[in-house]
Amino acid sequence: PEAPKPAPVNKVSQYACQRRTTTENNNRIFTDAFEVLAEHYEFNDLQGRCLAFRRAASVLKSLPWAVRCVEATQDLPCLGEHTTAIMKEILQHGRSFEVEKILSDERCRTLKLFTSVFGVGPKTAEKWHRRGLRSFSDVLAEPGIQLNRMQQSGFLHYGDISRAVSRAEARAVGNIIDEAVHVITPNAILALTGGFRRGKEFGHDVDFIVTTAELGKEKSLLINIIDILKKQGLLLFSDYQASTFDISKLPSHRFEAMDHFAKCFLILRLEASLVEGGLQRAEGDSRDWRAVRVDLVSPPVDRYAYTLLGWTGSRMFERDLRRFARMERQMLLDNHALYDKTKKEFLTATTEKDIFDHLGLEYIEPWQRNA
Ligand code: TTP
Ligand code: MN
Ligand code: MN
Ligand code: MN
Repeated sequence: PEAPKPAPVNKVSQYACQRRTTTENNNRIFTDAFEVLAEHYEFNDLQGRCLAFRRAASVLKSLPWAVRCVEATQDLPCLGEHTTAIMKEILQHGRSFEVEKILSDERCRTLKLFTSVFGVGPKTAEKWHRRGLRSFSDVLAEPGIQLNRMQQSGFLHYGDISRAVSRAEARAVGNIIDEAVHVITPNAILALTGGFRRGKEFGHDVDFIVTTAELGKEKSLLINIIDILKKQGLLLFSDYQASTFDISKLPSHRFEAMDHFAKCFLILRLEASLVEGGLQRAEGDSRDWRAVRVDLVSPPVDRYAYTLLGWTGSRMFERDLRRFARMERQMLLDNHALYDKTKKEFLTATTEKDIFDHLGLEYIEPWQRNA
């Protein structure tokens, strides 16, 4: 009889929160293709298939080596028949015909174009497509289409906000917010989060957590910041959502639930003179400013660690943290709290490390969370 195989060393976990994933991606040719397929399934409302391709991409992103033959991937989790077939195609022909078919698909291209506008989600995009609209000028010329405020700003600043935000621009935005919060309170706490905290060089927006060391004082913070930005003439758009946070509620069972803290989605006017090395601009654009998308969230200070962990992302990392908590630890995690279902109690945390400890997970640095 055959001897039992020894357990493979360094087996790659099926959970993104047990993998270290930097911004260096050795398998971009595959993960770009998987993302096209994932989006295609998302547009066609096939969430299971969409997730399968996102999971497969996430596993490949974590590898410190480039896949050169499909046999090398046989011990990896989350890779199925379909993903392997796509990898084979790419290894053999340098491209995937299935992916190319989707990229040339009219409906898919139009939905992607429409959802690239701030404020336009898959449902609206689908509705416009069904009315026969195919371009921005079609949409803007169509009688009877009511754009909401967010979508109006989305079209108005389309060129700027579809252009990547650089790290230098993110820093300049950070200085503006920092100045504003310190006008309001000397006890302000401000932290850069989202993709820039994970070490990305470019982002689609800049994300911050703002709160104050005095519990309760955070309630009026965002409103006051918005007011100051408006008076400075820096506010091009703002959508403020007041807190609906309820401390007695259990963490959400859903893997991708939005949080209940006060938050705002902004478009700010950023002056070139404030940005080291200048603005990211289209060729021939000589304006001395650009529009930048900024998100602010304002939790009570005792929820700071949960918010920081939740808003640092990536989305796949967050999704798997919650899935790991539920499936492996009988715990419920979201951006507000961690609840132990066995002990029937909430677990407190002042740092992200505390939360990893509660979950019995090795600490993963922010720059290793690019799952
Ligand atoms: P994003 O800003 O959408 O993404 P990102 O910063 O990772 O990437 P990009 O460079 O393209 O901006 O979201 C950042 C994190 O914030 C993400 O993990 C999800 C989380 N988030 C919430 O938890 N609740 C919310 O209401 C929103 C808007 C985001
Ligand atoms: Mn399609
Ligand atoms: Mn972001
Ligand atoms: Mn954001």
